[in-house]
Amino acid sequence: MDKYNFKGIEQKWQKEWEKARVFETSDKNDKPKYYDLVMYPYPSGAIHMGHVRNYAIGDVIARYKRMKGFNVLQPIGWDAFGLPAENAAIERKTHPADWTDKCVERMTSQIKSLGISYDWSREVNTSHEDYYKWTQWMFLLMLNRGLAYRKKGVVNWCPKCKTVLANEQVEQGLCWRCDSQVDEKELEQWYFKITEYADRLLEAIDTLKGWPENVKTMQRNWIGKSHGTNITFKIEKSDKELRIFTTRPDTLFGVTYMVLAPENPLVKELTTKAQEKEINKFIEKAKHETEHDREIKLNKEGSFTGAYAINPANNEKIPIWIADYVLMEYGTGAVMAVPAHDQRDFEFAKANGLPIKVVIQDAKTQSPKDSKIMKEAFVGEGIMTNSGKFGGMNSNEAIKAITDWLIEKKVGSRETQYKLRDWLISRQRYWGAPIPIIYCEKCGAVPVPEKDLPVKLPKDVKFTGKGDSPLASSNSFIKAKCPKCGKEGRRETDTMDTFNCSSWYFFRYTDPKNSKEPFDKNKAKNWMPVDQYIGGVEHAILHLLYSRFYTKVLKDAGYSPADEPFTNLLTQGMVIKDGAKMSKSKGNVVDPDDIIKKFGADTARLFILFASPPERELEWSDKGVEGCYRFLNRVWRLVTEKSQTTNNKLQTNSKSQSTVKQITHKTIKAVTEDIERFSFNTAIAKLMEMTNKLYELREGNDLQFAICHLLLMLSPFAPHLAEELWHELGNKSFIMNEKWPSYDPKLLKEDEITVVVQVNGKVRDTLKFPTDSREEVIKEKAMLSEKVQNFVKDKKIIKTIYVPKKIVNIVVK
Ligand code: ANZ
Ligand code: ZN
Repeated sequence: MDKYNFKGIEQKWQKEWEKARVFETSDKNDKPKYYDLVMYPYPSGAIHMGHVRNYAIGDVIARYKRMKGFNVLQPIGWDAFGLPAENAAIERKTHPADWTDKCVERMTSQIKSLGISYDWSREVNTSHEDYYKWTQWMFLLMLNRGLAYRKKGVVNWCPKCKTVLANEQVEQGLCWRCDSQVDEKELEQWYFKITEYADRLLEAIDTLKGWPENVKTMQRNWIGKSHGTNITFKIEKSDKELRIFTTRPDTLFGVTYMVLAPENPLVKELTTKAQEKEINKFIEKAKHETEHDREIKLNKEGSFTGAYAINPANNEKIPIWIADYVLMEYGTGAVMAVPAHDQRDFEFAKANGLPIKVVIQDAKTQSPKDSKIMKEAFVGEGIMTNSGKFGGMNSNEAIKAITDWLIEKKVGSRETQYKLRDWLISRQRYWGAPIPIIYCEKCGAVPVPEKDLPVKLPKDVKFTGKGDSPLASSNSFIKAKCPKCGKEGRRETDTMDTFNCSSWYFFRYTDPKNSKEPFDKNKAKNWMPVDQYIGGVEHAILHLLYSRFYTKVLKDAGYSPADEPFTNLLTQGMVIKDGAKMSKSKGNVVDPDDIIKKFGADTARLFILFASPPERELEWSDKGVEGCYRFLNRVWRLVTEKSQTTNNKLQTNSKSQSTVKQITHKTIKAVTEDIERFSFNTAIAKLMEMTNKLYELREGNDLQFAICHLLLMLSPFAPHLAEELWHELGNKSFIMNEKWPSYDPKLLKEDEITVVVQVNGKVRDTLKFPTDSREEVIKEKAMLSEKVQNFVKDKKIIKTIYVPKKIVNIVVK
């Protein structure tokens, strides 16, 4: 027999599978459905090992579930809009569409060379008109449901390139292209009201039993619901008021200063003449920092406005500052600062010489006592002090009591705050779905009627990287008649954030060719929700949250049967090499093409699944790859050299309980259980073990039986090799259409030993133990046996003798 010619085998079966269209999924049959989905790729140019890992995991699940009798949908497509294509267009003077198509072509052939069982007939490409028409339709749906609106928003603006920048294009406050200081600029932009769904998005997290805890925590924190109190402070010598949001009203008597966000409109009104210069200087500086910079800044900088507020609890006069650690976008854009009990306030007070006043003490130690020697804020619960009539009360109770008191005095109210903001969906870019709106002088912002969708991207566009949205440079695009009154209007030149494309693509897969609707409700009902979603943890927040939001809106509109899109989520770990994430800049990238060329797709898949459990990091190892390659060669030789007959012996006719049969049944049990819990590495280890044992044992008929089962179990991991050998054994059907093997529990028994328990040499009991039980355990259980106890109870135990796996003899006097 020839040696293992992976190249020929892999190409041959990929062709055969395609010809027989075995991976194409029918919408309905009598099998239960299973929707297995990997996060669709961005067509960046070539696939990397992270993709291979993602797809290998998805494919094991798909192939396994098919064999378990499910009607499996495993689609693939392209998240094809986005910035890199536009940048490539600027750099290489091509059109983003041409560049994207090239990338898609190359990556398609790479993915196909891996032999992943995708239903390519359902391929979607979000940059194609037949797709983005429906992304625009989603915009109209949001608009119709009162979930889309326009308001002024702040964007990053590079004064030199004269363009808006995405957050990712601002590196430490500088434009990524020309290194100029980035400014903030106000533009009219479109928003989706995701905040209207904040509570539903939050509450439903508890129902996501199949999601990793860390992802759920990140989503909860992102939504960031907190219960607190709004408190109104009067301002000295002014009829203005200052409202703040706090989660700690119990600290009200400890407020020693107030802080406004630099952008808070009150700043202008409150700042005294004497302080104006200082304040303006500070504001100018803060403008150049992103929210993130501001949040992580350790050195708390601020500036005094010259104005004072009055604490409604004790009428104390407190200075009002501005500082960059207070965000305009949260609460009221103002805080009451309690340096003794809030660490940020503590640091700020220390840095700026502001007083610190203790109002809560630890019940046991009565500390902190002296604010002067405090090293950090005391943030825990405790006993109230220096707090008027609330002194002596537990601080947790004081939260409620002080709030009630403030409400009574009409200077406070209970309040719930969310960190979640509405979703800004406008992008001043070309390579996205144009927002389907026409502005008319008379009628305002008028939606493009559904029958006129898609609003197509024009071709006559220059990609210079300068100026406003590239769409604004296309006259043919801008000019449009108002759908309402017919007068000349102007098209919206912004496109939709590409996260919109990926928020509903899993619906489109259920009905990818539909030209009348985004998808047919019944088809969605047939397939949704996705049973298993697999992707990188970097999407833990935005993509998954937006997809959940879209699904809820589609549910409310009667389109989605499901309230949540993804029942189970697996977040795969990163692929690293020499301790660092594979990346071009580190020069530690292993190209999947090279591995496939040298060892074949089956080895690549096997190694990736064997090297580490899916959620963990995977350290690349050339030795590990070679090991997997050797294993597949071993399987090859085992089957081609040692199988004496060429008829399929799935059902052995020998009634004997041969070792080979026992090994087979044991392995079936173990591998099945491992795959069910996605422990692919241990499943593969067991297949390796089985192969080794079969090498040593050569028992006629049963060997044939064992080999067939080995191939069935290997087929989700190394499908080409398994298919080839399966046919080599005389089978005519595709291996993926076979049933997943089941095991006979009766044949697992070799795992048990029977131990006879004697007392002074007389048999008193027999006990069963797992084969690998330790001596102490066996002795202890023997002693505890009721039958044995009858003979040893009142006696003195001299010694206990153990004959391994056979006898325990207890000697008594
Ligand atoms: C006084 C206080 C005393 C606070 C104390 C905390 C501890 P979460 O839980 O995240 O909602 N805060 C309110 N608005 C803010 C803004 N726009 N920018 C920055 N910080 C802001 O946090 C609520 C707390 O964050 C509020 O409670 C407020 O500080 C601060 F011992 O008020 B606290
Ligand atoms: Zn009009």
